[in-house]
Amino acid sequence: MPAVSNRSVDALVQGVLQGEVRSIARAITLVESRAPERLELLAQLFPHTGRAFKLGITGAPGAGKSTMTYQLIPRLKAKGYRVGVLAVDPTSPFSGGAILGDRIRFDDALEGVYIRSLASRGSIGGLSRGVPSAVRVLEAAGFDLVLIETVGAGQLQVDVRFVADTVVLTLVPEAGDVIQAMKAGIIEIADIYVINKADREGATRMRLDLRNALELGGKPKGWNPPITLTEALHGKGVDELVEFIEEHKQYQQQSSGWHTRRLQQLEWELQSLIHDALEQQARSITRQLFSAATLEAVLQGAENPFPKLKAWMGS
Ligand SMILES: Nc1nc2c(ncn2[C@@H]2O[C@H](COP(=O)(O)OP(=O)(O)OP(=O)(O)O)[C@@H](O)[C@H]2O)c(=O)[nH]1
Ligand SMILES: [Mg+2]
Repeated sequence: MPAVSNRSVDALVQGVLQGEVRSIARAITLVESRAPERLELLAQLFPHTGRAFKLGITGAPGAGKSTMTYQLIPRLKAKGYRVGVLAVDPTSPFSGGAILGDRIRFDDALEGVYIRSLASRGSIGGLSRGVPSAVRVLEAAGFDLVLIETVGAGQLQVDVRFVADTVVLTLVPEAGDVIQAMKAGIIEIADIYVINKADREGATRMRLDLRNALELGGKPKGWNPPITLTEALHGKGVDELVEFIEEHKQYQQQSSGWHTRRLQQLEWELQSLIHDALEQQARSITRQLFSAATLEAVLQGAENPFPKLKAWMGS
């Protein structure tokens, strides 16, 4: 991304606030980059952010997340939401002939919906650090529901909690899936469990296994995560899923859960920006301390790097 002047940041902010697609696209590219202007942009957008409902759809590659997203969009629109979609590092395109693109789409189902894919480059937990910033851009542009599709496997899915208000975990009825999920510690992360591809064998059995697994530690005091069967490909069960999503949103807003979660999200967002900056600094300090010639000498055993490091850390 070429350098952005403060004046062009101002123009970008105006464009985003007016919901201009090209400005939204450029702003997301900017916040995904490490350009210092991204912070100026975020600073100016901040007063217009924080109001969207963030819905996370996570699950193993190929579980049907994009197909589900495509089915959810018209239903969420019918509920009155303005929907933006961030797909983190998608490995397969959306179904229904819609390819992820940096634009508002104009077929009926997706009209007015902004869909953007984000690279998971520089990610922790398979989640692009740019996600919270991209969410802010969409919020400032007037989107009040941001759907975040993240590919996750095992522990890596956990981070989605730090960006989403409601996490939907998409599983598929394949032997061993529940056990694997339990081992990987993802059982606790979801607010709603979806067993997709219920047209395949084993979905009902899986629901039972999952329910048993979830209740091993006793019934939860608060929200009891529902497990729902869907066939995203045929749009089956999606209406029920939308109801569960709305229910969870309302439940949280009426309990202290919303506040706690939003605080966690905020801390994670700021921490990941700081982490990013420190990582950059680490690279340049390493180069300062250890030139190519020094590295060569260390490799040859002619120089010991640790006294130097010790001195630097002690300083
Ligand atoms: N049989 C069956 N296939 C489905 C269903 N839902 C989705 N699929 C198929 O599963 C495949 C993967 O679907 P996607 O929606 O791309 O899955 P995804 O989770 O977004 O995949 P990644 O983004 O690559 O992780 C596609 O071929 C879909 O048509 C379903 O309910 N039943
Ligand atoms: Mg996908």
